[in-house]
Amino acid sequence: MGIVSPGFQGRRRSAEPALPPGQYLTEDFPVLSAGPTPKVPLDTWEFVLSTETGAEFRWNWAELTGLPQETPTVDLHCVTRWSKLGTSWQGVSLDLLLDGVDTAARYALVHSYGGYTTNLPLDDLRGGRAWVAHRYDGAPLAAEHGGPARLLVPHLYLWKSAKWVRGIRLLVDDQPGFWETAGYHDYGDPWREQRYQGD
Ligand SMILES: Nc1nc2c(c(=O)[nH]1)N[C@H]1C(S)=C(S)[C@@H](COP(=O)(O)O)O[C@H]1N2
Ligand SMILES: [Mo]
Repeated sequence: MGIVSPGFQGRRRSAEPALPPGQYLTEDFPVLSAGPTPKVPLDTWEFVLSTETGAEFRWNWAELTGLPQETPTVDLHCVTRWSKLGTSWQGVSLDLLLDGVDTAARYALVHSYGGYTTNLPLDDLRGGRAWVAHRYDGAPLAAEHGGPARLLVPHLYLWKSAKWVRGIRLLVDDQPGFWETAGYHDYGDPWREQRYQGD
């Protein structure tokens, strides 16, 4: 222990790498979409959380943006090997959206406008690690990057951060999404380099 305060050297210790294995740094913000960018008007936009019992919790645009907001600064890691560090977002924590939702489910299947899906354990949406994000770098989130709103779950590979997010279904049994069905890893931890099934 030195006499400097723990935060003195920034939030990473020098021994900790900023980049997960097999990743390279990029300054720009690549766009990766499996299909066309859906147009989602704000006056019909909604986000729906449903549970394994069929209970539904809905937020329209005014309701979502009227909730307490967080401004996470996070590193992004795409399975195609680019990483972008220190990105700034604004959105609503999944902890808040899940607060008071009574469920015995352990899995989540995220749905997007346009039909994209991706799955993750429900636990990974908790603990200050996931947001419905609608602003990026001080401006409304661009449509190509998932606007009006996208899931942001940066501790997993970026394919888990569903753009144009429309809802999340809480499930008792794990159900693979779009890329997971195509052979990508079910969990996708960049630090364990879980790119493909079997990694
Ligand atoms: N709805 C939807 N979300 C998506 C995708 C997609 O094709 N459709 N691609 C995923 C993948 S593979 C990546 S790497 C990131 C890319 O986000 P970006 O285009 O903002 O860089 O979005 C993820 N979320
Ligand atoms: Mo990706």
